[in-house]
Amino acid sequence: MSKPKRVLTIAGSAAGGSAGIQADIKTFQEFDVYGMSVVTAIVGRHPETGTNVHQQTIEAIEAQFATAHRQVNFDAIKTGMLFSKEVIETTARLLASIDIAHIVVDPVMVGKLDSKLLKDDAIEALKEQLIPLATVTTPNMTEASILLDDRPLQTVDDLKQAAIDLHELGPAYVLVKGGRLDGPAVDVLYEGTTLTTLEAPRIHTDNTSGAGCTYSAAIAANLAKGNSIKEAVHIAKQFITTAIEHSFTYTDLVGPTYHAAERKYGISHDIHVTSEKI
Ligand code: PXL
Repeated sequence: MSKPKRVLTIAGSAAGGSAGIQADIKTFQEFDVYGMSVVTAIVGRHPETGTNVHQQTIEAIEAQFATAHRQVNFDAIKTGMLFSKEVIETTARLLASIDIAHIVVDPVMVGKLDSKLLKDDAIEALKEQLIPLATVTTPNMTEASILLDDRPLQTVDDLKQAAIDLHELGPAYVLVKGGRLDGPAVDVLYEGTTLTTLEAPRIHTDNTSGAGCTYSAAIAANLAKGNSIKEAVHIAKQFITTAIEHSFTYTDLVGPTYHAAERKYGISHDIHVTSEKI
C-alpha cells in the first residue's frame, strides 16, 4: 500500500467545527493526506465568563509536536492561530529544529465573528520569526494591511503591491487573498519575479467561517503531495471556492464552508489564472 503524505497543523481548536484545527483536518481528509495537530489554544466562548480563547501551555504545545514528529513525521506543516508572542516563538523554534520542506504560514489575526485570535504584541514576532520561515504565507486583506503597518488596501493593484512588499519579510511566496474586494475574488501570488493572479467569481454568502483555514490547509496538503506552489494554490482555490458555493448554516450565526462539496458535487467554478513578470 502506498502510504498517504503527512501534514501537521499547528493552530487553534474551533469548538464550532467550522475553522481552525477542525477545518484543517476535514480538508486534509478530502485530499487523502494523513492529518495531525498541535492545538495552541481552544476557541469557544464561555456563556458566563465570556472568555473565548483558552491558551494551551508551551509544554503541551511542545509535547504534541514531539509526539507527532516521533510517531509519524511531516511532509508539510501549516500554522494557523498562534495567539501569543510566546507561542509564535515556540513554533518558530520547533520548525527550525526539524528538516521540513513545506511550511504554510496563515497569519491568522481575527475570526469571522470578530474574535481576536492574535495579541497585538505578537505581530512583530510573526513578521520577524515565523513569516521568514514560510514557503508561502497567506494573509487576507485585513492581515496584509496590519502586516504593512495599517496600509489601506482596496484594489487588486493594492494587493499586488502588498504581495511585493510582504515578500521582503523573507517567505518564498506570498499569497494575498482578496476575499474582501468588491467584485471577483482575486488572490495575488508573488515569489520575487512574477505576479500571478487567481480569480474566482464572488459567491454572495455570509457562511465563510473557516474559509482562510480551509484554503491554507488545502495548499499544505497539495504541497505535501508534490505539487508546485502555483499548482497547490490553484487546486486549493478551486476547493475553497466550491466549499463556499455549497456553504450553509445550522443557526442564525455565520456558518461553515462545506468541506465535502468538491467530492460530492464536483468543482463549481473554474479559476482564471494570469501571470505578469515585474
Ligand atoms: O477563521 C479564523 C479562525 C482560525 N482559527 C481558529 C478559529 C478561527 C475563527 O473563529 O476559531 C481556532
